[in-house]
Amino acid sequence: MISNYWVITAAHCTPTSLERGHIFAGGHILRDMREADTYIINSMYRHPKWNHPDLFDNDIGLVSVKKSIIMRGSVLPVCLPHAKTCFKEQTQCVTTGWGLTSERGEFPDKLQEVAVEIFKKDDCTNLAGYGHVKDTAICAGYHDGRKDACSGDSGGPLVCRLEAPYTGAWVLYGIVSWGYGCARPGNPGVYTSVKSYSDWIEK
Ligand code: 4AZ
Repeated sequence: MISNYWVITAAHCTPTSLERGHIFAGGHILRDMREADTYIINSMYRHPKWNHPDLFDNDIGLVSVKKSIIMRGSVLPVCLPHAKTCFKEQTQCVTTGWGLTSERGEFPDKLQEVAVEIFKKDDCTNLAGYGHVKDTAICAGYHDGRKDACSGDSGGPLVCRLEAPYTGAWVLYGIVSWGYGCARPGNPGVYTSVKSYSDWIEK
């Protein structure tokens, strides 16, 4: 959630025409969203240059809700990165979701989180199958695999913590987009680089 009315996700998580479903705010248990506040979806936008199913470029979408989201407890908007915000190689960031806990594993009931490291762009594009990854995406994970986002985590956040003098602020640096399998050596997760879309988000 980036404001009272707007939720950010992956383009591949937003249907093009159907505007239905709900936004649950504050839920942690997928099969029991009673603790969550429910909001009706007002509109959905996917990036006009989202080019599924070829390259997964511009995998970003926005969903708006009909009523202003009430901020309370853990229900708070995340900061957006400045267009020049850059987290260097090996920075530990965090991704969260209800996706598979391993490639051949199960869908968890409780929201999961895992720390993943930012890859240097060349270290990613030199990997087999990652040559087409543009500067509008970020690779994160570990060279030897082990920890990663997985199927069902798409559209979720990759947050990184700003350093002094902005200590404490977590920014939405990426959006879970794709990868080959999950936590495989040499196959990091690919995240949409949110800072590359500041203008589109603002518009
Ligand atoms: C998916 O299908 C998916 N290992 C998300 C992230 C990754 C792979 C697949 C990254 O939602």
